[in-house]
Amino acid sequence: PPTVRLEDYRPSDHLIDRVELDVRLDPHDTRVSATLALRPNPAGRAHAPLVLDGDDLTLLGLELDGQALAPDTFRADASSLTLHAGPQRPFTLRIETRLDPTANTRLMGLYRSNGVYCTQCEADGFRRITYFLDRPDVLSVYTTRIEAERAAAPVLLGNGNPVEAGAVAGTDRHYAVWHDPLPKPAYLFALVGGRLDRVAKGFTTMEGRAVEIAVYVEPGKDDRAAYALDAVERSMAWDERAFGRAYDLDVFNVVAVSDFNMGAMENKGLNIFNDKFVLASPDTATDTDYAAIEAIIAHEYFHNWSGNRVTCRDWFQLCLKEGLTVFRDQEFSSDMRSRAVHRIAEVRNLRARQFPEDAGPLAHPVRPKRYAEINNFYTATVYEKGAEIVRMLRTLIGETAFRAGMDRYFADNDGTAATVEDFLKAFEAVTGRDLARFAEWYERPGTPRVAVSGSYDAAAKTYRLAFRQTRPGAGADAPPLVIPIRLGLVGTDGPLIDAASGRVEDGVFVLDSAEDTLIFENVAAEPVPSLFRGFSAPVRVESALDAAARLTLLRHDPDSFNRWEAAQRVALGLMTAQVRGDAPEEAGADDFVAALGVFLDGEALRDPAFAAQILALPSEGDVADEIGTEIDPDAIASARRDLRRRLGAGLRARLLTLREELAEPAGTPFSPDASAAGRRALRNAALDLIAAADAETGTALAQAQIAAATNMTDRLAGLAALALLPGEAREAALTAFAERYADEPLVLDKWFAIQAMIPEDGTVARIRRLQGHPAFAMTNPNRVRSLVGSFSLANPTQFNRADGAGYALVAETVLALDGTNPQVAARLMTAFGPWRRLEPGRRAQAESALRRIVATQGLSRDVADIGTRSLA
Ligand code: BAL
Ligand code: ZN
Repeated sequence: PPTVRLEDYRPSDHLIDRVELDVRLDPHDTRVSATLALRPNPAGRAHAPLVLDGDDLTLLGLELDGQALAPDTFRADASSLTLHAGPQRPFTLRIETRLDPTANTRLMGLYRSNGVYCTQCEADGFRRITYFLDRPDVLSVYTTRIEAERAAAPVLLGNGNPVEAGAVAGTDRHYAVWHDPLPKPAYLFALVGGRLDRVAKGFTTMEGRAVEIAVYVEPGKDDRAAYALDAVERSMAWDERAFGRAYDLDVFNVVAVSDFNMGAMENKGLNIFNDKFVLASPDTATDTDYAAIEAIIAHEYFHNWSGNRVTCRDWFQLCLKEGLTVFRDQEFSSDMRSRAVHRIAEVRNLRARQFPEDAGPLAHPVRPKRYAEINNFYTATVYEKGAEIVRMLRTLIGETAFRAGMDRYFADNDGTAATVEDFLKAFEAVTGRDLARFAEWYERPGTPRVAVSGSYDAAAKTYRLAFRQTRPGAGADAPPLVIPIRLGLVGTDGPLIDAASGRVEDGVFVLDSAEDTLIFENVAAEPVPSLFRGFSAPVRVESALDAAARLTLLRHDPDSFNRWEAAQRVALGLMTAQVRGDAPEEAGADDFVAALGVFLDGEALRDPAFAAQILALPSEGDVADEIGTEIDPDAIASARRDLRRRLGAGLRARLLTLREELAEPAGTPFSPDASAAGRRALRNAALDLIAAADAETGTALAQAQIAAATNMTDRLAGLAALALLPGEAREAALTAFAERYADEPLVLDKWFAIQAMIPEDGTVARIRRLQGHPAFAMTNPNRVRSLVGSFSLANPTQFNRADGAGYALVAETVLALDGTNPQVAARLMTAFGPWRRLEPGRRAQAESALRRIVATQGLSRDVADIGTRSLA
């Protein structure tokens, strides 16, 4: 496929000021009439032909300024419409196309989800609706008339504000007209038509605008929409408070649909959501679901400014809206919940998804330089590492300057399509600093490493910290990155060491050369350095701290994140030592158990959510990432199982007591808030460890928990604990769960996922059976991700089976899906990313599965692109 390159960007030769759409919805024969007010772009080439994008379109009619066009003046096929000589003046083009929304299984453009008409246009879905300049730097004002059979689609929604609605005389059809006054790129277009229930509430913005917020869901599910509605309201209020950003239309609509490729989409005034991230009730949603709904509702709402009011010049700038908006939703969630616990969750996610991506064949800069298929760049690197860059910027310049820079960015770029350079320019303007070197973070793939070594001079009472940064694959002449390191010194027996170094400002040292040394004066005793507090930069830290020093940090560091990090590093050290066959660290494990015991005694009840994080060991993926090469997933799983067993046995009495102490008194009403969720999290972390050490007790506790559960978090945690304990109790619990939730697709997704993650030989066969389950459908992305995605991403021993049966299952699914939904197929295939880091036997099996996919005739561009890059 042709490669698009950042350096080839040039402005569009034409602009479209206004778009009038008339969409007559029909299951198989939808008619779209698009009237486009075009003009030559003064910044483009004069006399250039007009080339409109299309994808799978059927052209029915074409008029220029009201006149049908002569056949020799244009060329139209399914993927483009060219006017050989576009007029050198403003002109109007009317284009009529025919669509079959029911046949649209790619879920891009206009399609039907469970009978509901809906759209997805980012990145390039609008061209599947009409021919258009489908690029984010062409901004237009849209008026949309939507018409449908009233009984099939009583609700008709568009972007912007409602203008008029009524019956189509003499028919059973009706229409609605929507007008969006703010110019936007085509990727933010949306419409919805269907039978939907609605919940709503009013909100008055700080500018005094009365806004009606509404959430639309499939009929009968309105009792599960309250949390999402509340989250919209909290998001609106927070963006005013935290960033001074007010909402700008009279209505804000959220629609939940069941077939959706992504999590959700920020269409102007009409956010369309995967229903997994809207619907919640205590009986169907876990605490994790509630947190995800809150975060994604906020994310899409925040795009109204970071993405919609200021959009992207081209898709290379995707991080400009995504990294920034992830940062904003992370800040929102931190304010709504526990900041420390949320930071831990963010870093777990970054390490689980972005670090491996950055270390494998699909690595790319946060701002990529080229792509063959943009849908494959909605990645953890663009989103999560992109957010880390914004966070580092704030750390470097401080909160006040950061807020001023954000205000400046919005003011200077409102209504335009901007670049990463425009973003940084705003911060340069308010701080007077040159951020050119900081901008390197956007340009280079790979996770940097920072090696740190400390030395104490007792006689001089000085402590030196030497830093050295390296980047994978970077040549000797590569410029060093600007790395903010939040740090401090901790005394071995507790009290803080208040030692100064002139180069640490507000707790932050900036490493901006390849090597540097910090010297602290007047240090009375040898300290333990606490480095990268709050994970102040997305790097791998190499430091020679021993387990005892790390356990000092677990006990005494005032930085909660680093207390957690210390426990994680000790656990990682124990597990990697076992995998590598290094000297067994019996004593080390005992010390770890003892330190966790002390921690639990002192703090478990004070901050259960944090304690749950301390107890949750690094994942098998984290251990694999730490080991880096010649990975044997079975050895890693076995080391992790052993350590969990040890903790479960060593802490058993405490964990059992904690479970009692944390139990909610009978009759306590369910609350999804962070404090109630934290208590459940710790209770369930305790269950997991107890069961790891003692299957019998674990089984009994899990069964009792399921029987008594008043919410999905506890029920599912019971089931997850049982899922790791082979036997009749597990199978009976799985069957009962499926019966109880037979009519709840989103809950059955959890059931699919739990089974897909069972780390046993029978799992591949189980998944093949479940692919024939009546609730499973290859056409629904949530079902595929739950069953096959969970397997490939969260079941390392079985996906990486030595006989290749796991790879074969995923490869078959990728190929089966590619014809109908290439975007989801390609995403599934990224699970093969780390294949080169495996031990030789598995490496060969994974490579041959990849080669089988790539050798298949007629692959989509999406899957071909992932395949080619994975093997490069
Ligand atoms: N823009 C795609 C979905 C999201 O990141 O919000
Ligand atoms: Zn986004």
